[in-house]
Amino acid sequence: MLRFALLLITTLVAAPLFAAGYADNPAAQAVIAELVEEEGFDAESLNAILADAERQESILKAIARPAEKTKPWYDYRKIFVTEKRENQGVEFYNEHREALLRAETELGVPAEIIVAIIGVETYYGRITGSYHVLDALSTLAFDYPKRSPFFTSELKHFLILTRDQNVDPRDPKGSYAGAMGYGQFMPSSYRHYAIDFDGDGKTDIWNNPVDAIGSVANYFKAHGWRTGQPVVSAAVLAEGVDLEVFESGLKPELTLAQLKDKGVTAYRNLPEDTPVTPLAFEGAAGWEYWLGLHNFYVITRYNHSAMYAMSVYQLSQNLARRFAQ
Ligand SMILES: [Ca+2]
Repeated sequence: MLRFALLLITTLVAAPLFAAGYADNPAAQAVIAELVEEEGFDAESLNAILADAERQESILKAIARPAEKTKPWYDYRKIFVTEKRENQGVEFYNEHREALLRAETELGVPAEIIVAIIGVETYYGRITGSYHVLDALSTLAFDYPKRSPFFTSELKHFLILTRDQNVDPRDPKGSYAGAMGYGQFMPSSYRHYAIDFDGDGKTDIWNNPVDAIGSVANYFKAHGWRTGQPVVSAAVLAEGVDLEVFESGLKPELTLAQLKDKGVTAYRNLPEDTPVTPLAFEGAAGWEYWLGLHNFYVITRYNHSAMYAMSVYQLSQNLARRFAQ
């Protein structure tokens, strides 16, 4: 009983320390020291910022179960390739047609791909995340050892980005992983690929849909999108084909000629030296077999998941039909 009482007291006494955020955390102190040394930050203001960063248990829970890892394709697809997302995509297109067509011309990325990405990521800017990015990145940098180096780097990018943009780092909100704005850019992507597409002198993908459109297109361009090239082809399987070849990675590393020897050909008419990656998805009506092409791989640079890229592609195809009407 006495032990229990002592434990209780310890807990009560310890509570205010946790409320002091991450300023006392040794790893956070290392980040502060680096930013002071490398980027000329003021240590005192960084200490004050990290004192306001709070560990969020819900972030640690959320990162342990991303949707694309647990859901089969037939369930995953239902979330993203829907009539509602299509209808709102058409609205977004009508509202921002000038910027989208300009992105096509200047950056070589089709409007339907840009709209599909923004649609899948945030419902066209409607759902951009409710976590404070400072909390999300601090929690994952300092309390999620598995991905600590990645999130520590993103936290540093975030602190530099907000300083450059003249934004209080306590303000921006985003996903549990710290992805922000219409296109859910991580801070490093924001710094590397976001552009000022409406020419107002600011690069704002938090609130400015035109900047977001240009930035998504610029991200695709920088990752090698090939204008006018296809994204996927259905695969045609010979009888008794060994399905092991469909357990390949995201990168197209087998040519159609090599696959032909294994009994797999493309439904689309493509040159034999085209590199592809065979993909298998568990659909509602059974397994589906596809061949991912270079542009499919480029979509996976946005989110490293075959199901993600396929959702974006299929939504984009439905959108393209509607845009043409
Ligand atoms: Ca702008």
